[in-house]
Amino acid sequence: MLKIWGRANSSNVQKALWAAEEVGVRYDRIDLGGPFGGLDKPDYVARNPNKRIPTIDDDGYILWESNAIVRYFGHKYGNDQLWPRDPKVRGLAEQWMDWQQTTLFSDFVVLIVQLLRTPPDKRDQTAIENARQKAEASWAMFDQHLKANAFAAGKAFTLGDVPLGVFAWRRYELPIQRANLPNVDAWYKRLQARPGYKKIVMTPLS
Ligand SMILES: N[C@@H](CCC(=O)N[C@@H](CS)C(=O)NCC(=O)O)C(=O)O
Repeated sequence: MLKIWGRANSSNVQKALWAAEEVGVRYDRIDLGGPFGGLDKPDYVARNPNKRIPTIDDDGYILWESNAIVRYFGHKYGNDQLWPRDPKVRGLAEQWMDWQQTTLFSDFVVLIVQLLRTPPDKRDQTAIENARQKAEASWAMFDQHLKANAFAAGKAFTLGDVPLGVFAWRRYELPIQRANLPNVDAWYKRLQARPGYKKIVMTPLS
């Protein structure tokens, strides 16, 4: 059976798990990282020399990098709707996936580390506020896109919504001031109706 290594509360692991749920592939998840450690163990490093989670083993095929895993599940197990064949629809899904990794992620790392893993008296309020403002400006940009699109790639949910959806949960759950973004709110509500999102993403942050 497909194996996925990584603690269940990691944002990047959640992308792989949620995508697996969406395409309906069964998997075994093995706890690793955070309090479980194991990233430096030789057998793990042999699979993932980058020493991060998630990593998958699909019948002997090893892959790491969360968004690459989401794409692989789309190609291998997704139907045309979840991983659209139309290059223009797929292009949009890929655009928002890459934007999550290259633009949104760095601000969320600051918010997660500061607000969830740093004692209140040790928090860097300037860094938190800068990251919050930048993240909210990014979400405002996505809100504009959602004015004319129900989902990242257009009318239908695709795996292109997965990386952003994982961080939307964090946007609403972290104790931060949020801008009024009605289209993001409506998209987020649509994600919350998906069983895979409920099961994998809507879980306590840490
Ligand atoms: N670009 C990588 C980043 C992977 C990453 O940084 N994962 C974090 C968890 S979200 C990790 O391995 N942290 C070490 C740990 O949890 O111990 C990806 O998207 O897969």
